[in-house]
Amino acid sequence: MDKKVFSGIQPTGRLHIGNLVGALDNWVKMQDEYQTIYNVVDLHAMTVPYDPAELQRTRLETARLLLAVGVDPSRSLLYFQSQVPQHAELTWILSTITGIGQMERMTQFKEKGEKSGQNIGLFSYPILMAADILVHRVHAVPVGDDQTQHLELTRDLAERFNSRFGETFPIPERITPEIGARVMSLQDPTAKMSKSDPSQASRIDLLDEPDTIRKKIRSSVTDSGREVSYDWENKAGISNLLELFSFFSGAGIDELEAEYSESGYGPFKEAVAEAIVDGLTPIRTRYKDLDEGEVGRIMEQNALQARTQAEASMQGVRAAVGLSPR
Ligand code: ATP
Ligand code: LTN
Repeated sequence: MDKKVFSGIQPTGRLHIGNLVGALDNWVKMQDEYQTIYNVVDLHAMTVPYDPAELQRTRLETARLLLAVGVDPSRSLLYFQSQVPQHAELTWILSTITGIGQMERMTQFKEKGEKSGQNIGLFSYPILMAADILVHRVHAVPVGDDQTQHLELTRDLAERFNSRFGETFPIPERITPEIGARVMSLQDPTAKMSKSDPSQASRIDLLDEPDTIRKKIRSSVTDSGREVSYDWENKAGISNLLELFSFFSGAGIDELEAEYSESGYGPFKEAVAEAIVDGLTPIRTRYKDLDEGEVGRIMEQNALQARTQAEASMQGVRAAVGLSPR
């Protein structure tokens, strides 16, 4: 277990099944094979308009949900990004080797920037993400498909740093699931399911009650045909549901297609909803059983340990760039 993994999630709202299928499921699985480090990235959450009291609440809720999903504090280092200041320090150092042109090409900035009023924090968001990953010198990063460009930047910065200042960082690999790396909105199968979509019906939150889940799947947007087939070009809504069905039931897409090809959309959607309800019930139960005070204590203790690890790594970085004797 000498290989390390890092990933983060923003406390910008309730976690949804896109987060689970695209990333969190791998977070949990990778605990068996890697030294795993996970963050609630509260500094990232400040790059869009937010309310301080709300952030305080959501970061704790996010931590509690991660524990409920299966992040195990006896095996993983789980902490709030802001509690380990070495992330911010490395962000500064990396920003001095990042080109402005490269940053201007980041599509997430272009998309979110338009909506939220642009600020420098949002612009340099990907450098903070690179620092999160590199400060721990990890080898792999489990994320959904939408983080591909950010991971490329991270790899690029690691290579640039190594060639300029000497071998320091491993080049981290992106880990995405084969199926479900990009779960689509239930209301618009051409858009990614997202926490910040104003439509509640567009996503299923991990804490949604069974009846809410059934209703959202029933009213999800599909085409006007009736054949259940896996065909992203012509049947994006159905293909999205098939991927979710496969994830939550453990059955292959082919099997499900064969079983439901003639059933019509109604019964198919009902079965999809039941699989999701079954998959989320244990998470909801564990969430309710977790005590907030206990969650807070876990986060504090882990941050302490993470600070020690990050500091050891930063001493090497400072020496490499000329900020302390070698
Ligand atoms: P926001 O809407 O605020 O940008 P988000 O829903 O995209 O939030 P993040 O916190 O940005 O969620 O993402 C956490 C993890 O979940 C990342 O690894 C991301 O790639 C993954 N993820 C987010 N949305 C999806 C999705 N629709 N399908 C698959 N993976 C996803
Ligand atoms: N940008 C990521 C969240 C994130 C992250 C990270 C993911 C911040 N730092 C480090 C992996 C590794 C997102 O999902 N929006």
